[in-house]
Amino acid sequence: MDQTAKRDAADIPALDIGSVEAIKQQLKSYMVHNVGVDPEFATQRDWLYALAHLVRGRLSEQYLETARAQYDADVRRIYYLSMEYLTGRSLLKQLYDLGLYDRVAQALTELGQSLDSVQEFEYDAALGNGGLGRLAACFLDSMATHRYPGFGYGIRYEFGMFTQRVENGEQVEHPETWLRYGNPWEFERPNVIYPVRFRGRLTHFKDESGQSVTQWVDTSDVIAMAYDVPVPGFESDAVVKLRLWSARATRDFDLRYFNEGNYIDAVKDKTISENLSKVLYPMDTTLMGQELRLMQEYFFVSASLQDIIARHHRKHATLDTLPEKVTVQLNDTHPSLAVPELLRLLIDHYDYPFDKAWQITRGVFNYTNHTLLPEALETWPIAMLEAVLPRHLDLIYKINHEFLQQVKYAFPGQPDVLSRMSLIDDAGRRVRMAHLCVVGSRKVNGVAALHTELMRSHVFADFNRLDPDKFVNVTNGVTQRRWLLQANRPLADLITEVIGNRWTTDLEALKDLEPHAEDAQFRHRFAAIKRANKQRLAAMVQDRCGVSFAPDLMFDTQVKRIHEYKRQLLNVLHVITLYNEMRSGRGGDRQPRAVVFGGKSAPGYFTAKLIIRLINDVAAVINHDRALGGRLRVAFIPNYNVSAAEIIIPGTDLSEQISTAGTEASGTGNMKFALGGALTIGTLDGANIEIKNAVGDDNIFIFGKTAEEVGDMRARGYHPREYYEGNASLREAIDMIAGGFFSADDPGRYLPIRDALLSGGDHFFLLADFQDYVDTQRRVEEVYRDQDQWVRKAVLNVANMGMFSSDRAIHSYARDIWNVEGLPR
Ligand code: 26V
Repeated sequence: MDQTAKRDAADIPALDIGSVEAIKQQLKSYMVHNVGVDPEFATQRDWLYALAHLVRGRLSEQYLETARAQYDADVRRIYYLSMEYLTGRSLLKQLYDLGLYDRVAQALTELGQSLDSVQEFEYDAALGNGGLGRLAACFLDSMATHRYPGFGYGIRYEFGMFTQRVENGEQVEHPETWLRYGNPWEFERPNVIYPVRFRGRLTHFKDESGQSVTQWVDTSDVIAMAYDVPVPGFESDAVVKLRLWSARATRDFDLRYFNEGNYIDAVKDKTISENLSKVLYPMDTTLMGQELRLMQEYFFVSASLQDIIARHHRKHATLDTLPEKVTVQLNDTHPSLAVPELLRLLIDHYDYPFDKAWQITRGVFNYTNHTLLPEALETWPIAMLEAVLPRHLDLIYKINHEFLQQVKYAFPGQPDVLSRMSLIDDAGRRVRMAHLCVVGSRKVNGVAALHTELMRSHVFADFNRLDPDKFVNVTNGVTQRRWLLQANRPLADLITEVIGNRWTTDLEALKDLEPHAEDAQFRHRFAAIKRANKQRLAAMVQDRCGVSFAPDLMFDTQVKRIHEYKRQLLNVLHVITLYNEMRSGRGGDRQPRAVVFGGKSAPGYFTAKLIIRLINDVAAVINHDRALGGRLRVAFIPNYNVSAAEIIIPGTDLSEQISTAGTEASGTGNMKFALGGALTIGTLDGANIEIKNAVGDDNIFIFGKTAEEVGDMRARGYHPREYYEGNASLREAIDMIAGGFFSADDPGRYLPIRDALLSGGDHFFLLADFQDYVDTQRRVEEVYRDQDQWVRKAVLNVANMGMFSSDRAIHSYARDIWNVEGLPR
């Protein structure tokens, strides 16, 4: 854009949304001009779209301002590359951010509508699997709020995370058609397009100066087209852009089918290339060697880097200064092909020699690791890379050669180190993408203190010896704007009334709540809010599961992806134990409780799906057992997503964070629950450890083996059967599952679960932690019965959540990794 055009944009009068009256006028106008519907006959969805378009207009004004300021100041830009963004709904977020919530609510009321019901018509943007995608969404919010020059890149999946239905107790996946009515937040950019090349072959020759040159030719190309979604900050007037790529067939197809007269076949090819951005892969642990997934990863990386370079060139004549002006954060290894792609662009398109190109490349990237599970560490078959991305494979070999020279020099006479650190696996068959990221990055970070420790000592131990300064920790955080202000407005209002509203942009301010834990009046109001939130959750459970929850029950919740390492099954074993004790009168008088589960399983993950079914079967038996007198209730809430979390989390008393120590990189749900005034029962895993340090040992329920103990047991040999034989209640629970007590129609249904525990090695140490878990649940009950004490602890949890804001995380990335400053608020 030239300077005059930019200045002209500034002269466009801003949208008038300064009063309720003006908003009403604007809404009616948008209804006619954008939605094309008579306001007299508009549906709630029509009002949602009119409102969203109005808000988007305001965001566009702010975005143009932000972009202009960043261009003028020639700032160092932060690019966040992520295959996933779990945004959820946006309307309420934007209204809070722009300070429009009250005015818009009033305007809608005066138009005979209700903001509460209108906003329900928005689909969740579910372009992510779980923690990693939600973290990306929180980070964009924090960057915008603190006016960092951030920019997100991702894929505009036509089908996001599947919708989960529970049919006969089983998970059934349904396609998620979130774009059915169009996405009112996005700007389609048919003129922002880049070609992305696949397949083809390499030719080698010498140029006139005798340099060897490699050319990648005969490729099949796909076009990446941009969709821009503005992400506002809270009361910040800055907007971060999220640019999502959609695949389009190239024009070559059109030409070819006219020339060859083979219209139908050409259109078939067109569909094949447009499949690239069709669907989000719904697995977050194992997936090896799916060619379409590899192509997706490269598609979005290549388009993003071409776009980054184009933006750099608008202000700078040379790419020599790229590391100075650009920093790229790789969200896990999914965008790892960015490393060889930038190298390729520099060498093949901008004529840099390898050494200089490699130096620039290494100055640009940083990599965040999000998992230690060996099965989730990405590797790609060499044969597939050779077919799909031959030039990149060629460059990966060159990078590896250079790198191993350096390793040889650093660790002379240690060939085993060489093979451990190589970018290519021992069998020479696959590329280790995490190694590629580490070698190509300036900084590598883990997402919680323990996770970073384990990264340094285990997964990347050799790399850490080579370059210890490369590895840093940035503990995850969550945005208090969505998880407290928006999802728990009554609590947010109470807090603001008592300590002011600084916490909305500086969560450490919550510390001022601490003295109020001793104030009976305050505790009373805090407890009343929790009760109302529990009623809201109970209504959801009634509606979605047909199960009634009385608000006096202790609401005990585990919501997250279903995975063996997260140990939903341990929770189930405890539920069954409680059930047995309540039925028999053994174990005395137990605190009545309502246990909530929610979460999706990867469609092909047999054991996780069986666990979902078990939860539903156990729930059916327990909820129908009249002998219990309603003292125990169990519900599996189908289709857990961001919007469901916004209801479930504030309505929870007890948060279950019970992964095997050393397996959950961080967790972020743990933070959201504590911020909503739930107490945590958890293991010494991920960020639970830091939560414990922040709230104090008396205000959290910790149980189970430590990561070190688990490691020792693995090394020495673990015998789960001994726990089974030595523990009557454990044995009873497992025998009931395996004997068909909960599956009378199919008694053998859960044999695989018993086998995994007893003969399969109980990989995640459920049996070793069972008794401690049950005993700790007892302690939970004792405290819960003393409501005064419980609420005091809950208040102290909220008061000490300061460090778990994504704002703190972003400030720490900015200082330790990106070397950039936000503009003052
Ligand atoms: C991994 C894979 C593996 C290959 C197949 C496709 C695929 C898709 C996604 C993932 C991501 C798994 C990593 C992940 O979500 N980690 C979670 O990251 C959270 C944010 O840092 C953290 O709080 C959780 O503890 C961690 O499990």
